[in-house]
Amino acid sequence: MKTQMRNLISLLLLLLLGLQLSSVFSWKRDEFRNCNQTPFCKRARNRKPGFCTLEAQEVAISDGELTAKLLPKRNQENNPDQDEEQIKPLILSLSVYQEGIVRLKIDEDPKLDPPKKRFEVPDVILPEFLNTKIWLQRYSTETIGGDASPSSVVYLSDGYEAVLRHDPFEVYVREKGGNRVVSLNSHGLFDFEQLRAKKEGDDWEESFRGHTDTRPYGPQSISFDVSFYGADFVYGIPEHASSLALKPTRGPGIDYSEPYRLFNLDVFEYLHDSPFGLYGSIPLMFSHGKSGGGSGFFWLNAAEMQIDVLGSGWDADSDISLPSSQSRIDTFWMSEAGIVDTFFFVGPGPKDLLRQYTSVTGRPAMPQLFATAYHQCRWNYRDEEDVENVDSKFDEHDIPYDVLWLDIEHTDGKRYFTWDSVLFPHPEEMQRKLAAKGRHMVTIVDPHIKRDESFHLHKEATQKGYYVKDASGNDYDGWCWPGSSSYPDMLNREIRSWCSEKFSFENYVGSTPSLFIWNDMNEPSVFNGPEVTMPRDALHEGGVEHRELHNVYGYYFHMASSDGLVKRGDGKERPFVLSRAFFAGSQRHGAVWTGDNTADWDQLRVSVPMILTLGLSGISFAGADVGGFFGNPEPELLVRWYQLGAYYPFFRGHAHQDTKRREPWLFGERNTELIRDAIHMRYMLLPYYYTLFREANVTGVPVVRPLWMEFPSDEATFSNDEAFMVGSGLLVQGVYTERARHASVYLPGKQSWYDLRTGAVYKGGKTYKLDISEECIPAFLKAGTIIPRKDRFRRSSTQMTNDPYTLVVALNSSQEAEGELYVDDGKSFQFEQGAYIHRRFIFKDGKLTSINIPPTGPGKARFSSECMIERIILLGYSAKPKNALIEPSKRQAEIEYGPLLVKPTQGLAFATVRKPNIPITGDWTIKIL
Ligand code: NBV
Repeated sequence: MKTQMRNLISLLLLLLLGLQLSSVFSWKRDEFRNCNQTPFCKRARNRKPGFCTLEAQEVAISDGELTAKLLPKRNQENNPDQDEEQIKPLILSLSVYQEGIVRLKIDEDPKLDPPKKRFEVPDVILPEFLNTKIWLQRYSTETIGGDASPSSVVYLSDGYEAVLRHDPFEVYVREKGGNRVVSLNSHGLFDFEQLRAKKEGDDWEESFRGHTDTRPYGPQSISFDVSFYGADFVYGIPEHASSLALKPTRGPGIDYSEPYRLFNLDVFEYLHDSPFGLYGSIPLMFSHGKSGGGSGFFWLNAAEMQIDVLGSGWDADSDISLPSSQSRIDTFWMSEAGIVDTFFFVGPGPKDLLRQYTSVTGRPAMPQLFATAYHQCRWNYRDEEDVENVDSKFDEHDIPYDVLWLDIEHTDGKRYFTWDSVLFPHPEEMQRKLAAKGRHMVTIVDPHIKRDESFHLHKEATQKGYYVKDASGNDYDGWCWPGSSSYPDMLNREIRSWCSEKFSFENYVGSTPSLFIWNDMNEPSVFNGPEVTMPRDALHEGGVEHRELHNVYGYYFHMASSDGLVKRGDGKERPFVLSRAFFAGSQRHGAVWTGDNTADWDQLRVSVPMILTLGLSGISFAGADVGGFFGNPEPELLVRWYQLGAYYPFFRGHAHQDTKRREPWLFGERNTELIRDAIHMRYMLLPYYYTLFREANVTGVPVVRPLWMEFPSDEATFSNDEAFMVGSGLLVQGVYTERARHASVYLPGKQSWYDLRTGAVYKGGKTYKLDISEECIPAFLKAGTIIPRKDRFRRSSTQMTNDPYTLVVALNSSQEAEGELYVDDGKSFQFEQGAYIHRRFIFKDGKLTSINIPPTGPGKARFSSECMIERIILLGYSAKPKNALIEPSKRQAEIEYGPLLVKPTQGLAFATVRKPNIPITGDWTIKIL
């Protein structure tokens, strides 16, 4: 009996341990390949500096570009590492575009009949950018420094030069005659595996966890080193759950032993600190340093990529010497396929880099106003009654929200574009009820199509031959939510257009104009595929292998969905599509979120560097699931997440279907109040956010930014990723620990900062240990800034359209401040024709002036608004004003002393110009008397 008991207890203990282990190690590392299990990565990483023996020959100008042939050095033709096939020359071309952007391409010579054309990613580079090509007429030949061979030098427009050193071949950009900026192959790690016909005995197949990749074209990888000069840190290459400043992955004292991986994957319960590749990929890196200039490098390549950040001393035993006077960060880029199609950006400032990069891949789309407000999601809102109930509870609890989301369960058996007729029998009526309150709905549309003969989409796609094929040429059949599924070939323009048509009101039965779209699983996710995705030897249009375009598949699906929404509204309305997978240029198609995070403090923390990195890579409209997707957040974590999420550009609460319900009112009155406050804060700041979305749309500079983007010479900001800037005027510091009573906050710059809620003043350039409460997370207005707000609370942003504005004028020590307000109809594309109001507010010499920022484009469309300014709050005004005089109307307005947002902290009262009631259009001045 006793032994039985003991056995039972041990069994229970074992079970418990097992359970615990499975939750600790829930990330299934073994399902995914590491570098050693990825032959091209392993091979590349084993190469030593100086490996590359290519030299540039036949350098010439052709078609306005600098061209050359890359061939192994003549006297080393018998290099044992290279077989005969590799002696075929590679063709190099270097072209120059606006703002000194250099494009370097290296590919096989098409005249030598390679077994097939290598894949070049189409549809990412803007045609407008290509039109800015500067037609090169000449180059000079110089022998630079201690080089043994000559270099060809091309003069770029902006005081920079591009240099092609011939032997060993190297390409770099330098300041005119001076310092290097960014370079490729300075360490001689370049390698390009050329395609060749299979010979007898060649065994190119690869296997991973029971999946065989036939690899009919054999090894075709490319790798090279890239160095960033004057750099203290490098940033970019999303998507990883990791710090903002990238960590060394090779060399002494490394942080990660794996390279950063770029391979779009559906990763279950991802870790919060790892170089592992997640749902999207952007092969773009920026550098930044105290010595001034930053630079950027972008590789347009959609195959699997692995990138090493080389820690100092990684090349201790190399003979290659680079200029030692400049600090430098070396990196190593490896890709499984494709070509070298790279872009060098000279900056020098971080905002210049964003402008330059987004001039190549596109500026972020301007969202509709509603999409910048709060979204409520859950997997799943069960049925129409549930939707109605959640919707009315928001009103009952006085919490504004704009969008209610429906996850996969709303469909008829995971057939997208359909409705479960029992749970959602009246979809149009349901949307109309929401729309009556100015609210919208989003439904999910994933790329997998249920292989069901009676499903019209499947029937059509099969008949038309629209599916991706497997290696033997049959429609690829993978397992996903609906069971057996196939995937439209998104590379094909005709198929994309077919997908887009499915969003029309006629085709998407039950959809109305207030319905928008969510793309999930578009990596693509395939439950039974290798690494939960599509096999690399699957085939797309023109025989392109999936391996060549994997990272751009989701981008195309996002593009087709977004085009579909534009088409359904006859091109009149801006689309809204959220996507999980992304690639360079996704910013043109809509928003992105960071996928399936977990309800814990570490994941709350890492959401900030993840969103900042997306912003640095052009994707400004980004957010993380507020509350954490997996697991049940403690109320405190949920509240802190709302307080932080309220500042994300994309602000959505979401949860897994196995979690407890967590709508804002379910955690007791106090927590409801705290969440309401957080959401209210976002709604108040909507005019400021919308203005910033427009800035991103025009310049590429993201809505939320790392501190160093605003304070580029302040070293203390370079690796700070716990705080961020919203625009140039607002600093937000997250609270990432339980029961925190203090927060350490670094406030950069020489000017002061005002607490956003109390108005308390802090000197810049210092770290403060601040007392914090549960009420809010620290947020500060930069002295010298004016921000627009709307302070009346409504049910949705739409209902705030005609509400008056408050201007908060945060004065600096010279009693000056500046800010902007951008307003348009929040919906249409008319703003592209100039239909908007854009004002600049300047406070100087005791006067606040509003001046017009005229439309830059050719359009003549106009937008007008009756909105007034109902309040102007002056922070840090040195005198005690009595009155305000409005010009040109010569009216007077009263001054009142009142709180900023909360009950005034002792001694803090602010001069508020009451009811100046001046329109946001028109020029005016208010003199403070
Ligand atoms: O569609 C269900 C979920 C969705 O809620 C989530 O946001 C996505 O990231 N989806 C993933 C698939 C299942 C994940 C376990």
